[in-house]
Amino acid sequence: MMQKFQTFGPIYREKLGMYESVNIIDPEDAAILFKSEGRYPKRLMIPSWQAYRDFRNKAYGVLLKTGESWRHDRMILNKEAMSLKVIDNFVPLLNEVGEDFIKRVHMQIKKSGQGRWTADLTNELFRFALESVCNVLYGTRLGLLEDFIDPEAQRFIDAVTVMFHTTSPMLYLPPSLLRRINAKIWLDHVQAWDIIFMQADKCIQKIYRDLRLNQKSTGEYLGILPSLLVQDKLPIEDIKASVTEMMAGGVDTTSITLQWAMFELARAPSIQEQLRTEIITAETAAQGDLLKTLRSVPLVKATIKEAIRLHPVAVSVQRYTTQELILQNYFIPAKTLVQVGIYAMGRDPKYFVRPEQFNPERWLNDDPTHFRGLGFGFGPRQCLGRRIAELEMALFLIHILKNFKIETKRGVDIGTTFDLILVPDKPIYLTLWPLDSHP
Ligand code: 2DC
Repeated sequence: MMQKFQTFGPIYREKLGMYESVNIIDPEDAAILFKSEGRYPKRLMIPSWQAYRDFRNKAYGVLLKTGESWRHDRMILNKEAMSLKVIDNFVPLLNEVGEDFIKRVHMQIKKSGQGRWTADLTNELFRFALESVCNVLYGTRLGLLEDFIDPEAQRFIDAVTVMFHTTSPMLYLPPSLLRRINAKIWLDHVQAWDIIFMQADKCIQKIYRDLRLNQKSTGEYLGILPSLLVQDKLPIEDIKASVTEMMAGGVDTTSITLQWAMFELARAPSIQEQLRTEIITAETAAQGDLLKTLRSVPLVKATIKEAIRLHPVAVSVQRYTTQELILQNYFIPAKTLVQVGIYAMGRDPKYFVRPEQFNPERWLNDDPTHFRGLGFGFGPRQCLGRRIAELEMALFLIHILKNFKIETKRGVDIGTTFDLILVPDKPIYLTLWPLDSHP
């Protein structure tokens, strides 16, 4: 997309397999697009995700639903996952997982006997991310940061990776055809979703049973699923479908973003120092009130935004136009698939000053930010896991920075590859030093 915007300018039309789309990069065009998206914003559908549910006769969650049914479920789920009223409840749940990750790193450092820990953290962070999202969804710990990991949970993690990996080759081939010829890619995809649904179902059933056993309502916050079950506003099949999506969507997304954030910070020691100062100052002023601390760490939040600018999970955000639109003097008919190339936007000097530079402060100074932070999408169809992800990542960074200095080998440059979501093209090795003993 970067090359094509380079060649054709900020708007071009393209036909890729069965998709015809208009691709845009300019934040002002994105603003026009999103402001006219209407009541039922529609993004590009991933055919194989739909095909799996049809094949196994499973309900769609909000990720795949459209129209009034989508809107109905989404409004209910927003109250449980996005509203200001509820997200404060996530903080203690995510914080304990963050603290346990720190303990685990200290343990690994001790085990190494070298006073530091160097590793590719991919799998460690997958476990951290699954542990985090499950604590918020179910109010239960899986124990993924202990020494002995439930092999079933590891199977879930691996299945999510396989599911993403097998999706991209099927983007341009009709799943019905692949199914007819028993293509390996389709079979692997089905098997991955089967594992995902089975594991999620186990977690969900457990909460369902426990909740019926002790109906005593103490007013204590128990997690998103118990909250949805008690309210009884959505049929159990719809709850299951959306909760499964959130559980699967919460693994690779936040863990890979955190890996990128740590990689960028490893190459910017002075930003690490600035962040530490901000965190300590905020904590001192908040006197142990974590919610208050989180309200006074703008640079931590900007660091996450900046990591997502350079390394978004999704290459684009898409919408089908509901009405005719004119962008850059270019006429776009109704019902056209329009893709905002957010990866390309994040690296274009027209929209970001010195885009190659990792500079969290750009989000806090006078640089324009209008419609430039689209990593979670926009509006009513934006990422439902956004608030969970943001809090999870902020708390993680706060804990890591307070305890460790992050380093990486100089001069290693890491590219990005498309695996449905965007991922590093080679393993990222990071070294963590305990702060008190690092020279
Ligand atoms: C992939 O051309 C490239 O958040 C396509 O947590 C367009 C496209 C459409 C939808 C995007 C997808 C891309 C990337 C992965 C996304 C997905 C919507 C939701 C999904 C961005 C850009 C993701 C990762 C969800 C996945 C939840 C799932 C595991 C149940």
